[in-house]
Order: sequence, then structure tokens, then C-alpha cells
Amino acid sequence: MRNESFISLLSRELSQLASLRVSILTHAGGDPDSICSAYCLKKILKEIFNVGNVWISVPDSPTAHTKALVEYFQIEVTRDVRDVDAYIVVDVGSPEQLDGYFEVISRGDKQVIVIDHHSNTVNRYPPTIKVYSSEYYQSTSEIIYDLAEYIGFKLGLLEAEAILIGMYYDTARLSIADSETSHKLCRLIDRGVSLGNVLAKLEQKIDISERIARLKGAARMKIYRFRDWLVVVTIVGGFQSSVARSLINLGAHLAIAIGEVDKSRVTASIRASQEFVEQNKINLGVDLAERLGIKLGGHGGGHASAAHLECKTTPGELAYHFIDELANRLNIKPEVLGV
Ligand SMILES: [Mn+2]
Repeated sequence: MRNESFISLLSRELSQLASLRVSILTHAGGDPDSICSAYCLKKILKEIFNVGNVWISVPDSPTAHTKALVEYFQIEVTRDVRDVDAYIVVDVGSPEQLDGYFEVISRGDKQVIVIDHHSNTVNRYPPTIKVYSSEYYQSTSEIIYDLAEYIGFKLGLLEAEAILIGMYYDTARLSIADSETSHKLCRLIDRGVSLGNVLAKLEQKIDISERIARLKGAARMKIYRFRDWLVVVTIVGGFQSSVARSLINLGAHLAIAIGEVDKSRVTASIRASQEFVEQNKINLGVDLAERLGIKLGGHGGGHASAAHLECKTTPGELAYHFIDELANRLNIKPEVLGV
């Protein structure tokens, strides 16, 4: 178990929900870790903590990946559950990611519990909300795994699959899985889960528009050289996270893909290689996304090597501030590479 005292506090908190009506919220659109955590948590709440009724809601519309998981696990997703006693928010690093539910949970008239593993989560929620977040966990699914073990809940095959999927995607397909996560994965596989089979059923064919976004992102990118670090900036209409990730695969150490929401608002995804994060001791969520978000009238956050932000500015301005922030942080004046 990664952090037994943390799990024990969480378990004590959940034990007070007996016979209440609870709605589990994922972040806007959902992602594998949040959906899979919500799915297992619902079972645990009903079977172990005797919660009266549990719903799962995905703020905003579910992404393609989320839809595939919802179908595979036959999760009943309810829209707009308002008549509840408590909300449990899973895998949501900052409340802005809850879309319309941000206002609902901020009113202070309902009990709200957050279960998360992003950096600095506790400082982002109003003080009335109980935040159980530990950034030592590599996924929220792993927190649920430890919770299940702590309370003696035996994961069935489907729950084991869900936890495995959550862990798999939140460790960038195991590329950053540490030994604790790896041990847990082995134990899940020992129970009969086949990662290959699950993925074969889930992996979506990449949509043509996503492929176009990736290719345009690469064609339009500007390359900055900070000594031996290559940083790329690009502007694309959609699929920013997929574009940023693909630019890392192409060879960049750090990539930002910026998209215009409207004339005065932008959204952006930032990704980095492990090497860049470790050697520069930088946390993209805290040091770049959050700082830039606040500076430019918006918000941002995420993990050490993957982050997201939204702010009130133009793509060009954000690109300028991003490079400027980085130059200060690394204390290197970048050279622009001609293409
Ligand atoms: Mn997560």
C-alpha cells in the first residue's frame, strides 16, 4: 500500500455516507482514470459502505475514449443529478474542470469529497470541501485499488480490468509506471485480466480529423532550442493533447499545442519527456500551466509531465509568455531554429 494513513482517513470519511444519496463526478469529458475510478468506487460505496444510492455523472459531453469505456463496462451515466446528499469528485485536479458543477459544489449546501492525485489539488478547492489528494499516487484508480485492499473488498474481474486501464493510461501507457504501480499491475494480471484483450476492445481507431490535427500541428510548429533541450510550440484547432503528445514522440523534449476557443480565449495542452521533467526539476502542472493560467486570467494544472490550461488571451500571446516563462525558469536564452 502506498500511503496507508491517507487511505485510512479516506475510508473513515466514506464510512459516514451510509444510506445517503451520492453522486460521483468525473472531470469534464471524463478520461480512463476518472471513469474507471468512478466505476469501482460506485461498487465499493454500495457493497461496503452501504450508501443508499449512487449515480455517476460526466460533466460536459463524454469524449470518444470515455464513451468506449462507458459502453464496455455498461456504466449508467446520469446527467444532471441534483437531488443528492453528497458529491464525490474523482480525479479532478481543479474545480474549473467540473464545468457547470463547479458552481453546484461551491454553494456549500452539500457535502463534497474530492479523491485525487494531481499536484496542489488541495489549494484549488474552496476550504469547505474535503480534499483527499496524494500526488504520490500515479492514478486515482490506484487510490481505489489501495482502498479496496484496505477495506477487504475483493475486486471482481471487471473491476480489476477497470483499475488496470486507469493505471495504464495515467502512466502514459506504463512508460512512467514506478515499481509500486508495476507490482499492482502484476497482481491484477494474476487475477486473470489480460491487458492485451481489454485494449483490443477499447482502442479506438484514430479519427481522420485527429490525424489531420497532428500533422498540421507538426507542419506549423516553431522550434526553440534551449541548449540541448528542444521545445516546440504549435497552434491547432482541436485535439491539443493528442497533438502535444505526438510532438514528444516526434522528438521534442517539451511541446505546447494551443487552440483558440474564441477571439479572447485559448486552451492549451503541454507535454514533456520524462528526461526533461527530471533533469530540470520542473512540474508542468504547477510551474507552467498553473502560473500561466493565473497570469493570463484563466486556470491551469495537471501533472509533472502533462498539463492543461485555459486563459483569456490569444494563441500568439500565450506562446510568447510560455517561452518567456521557460527562459526564466531554465535561465537560458533560446535560439529559434529555422525550418
Ligand atoms: Mn488521473
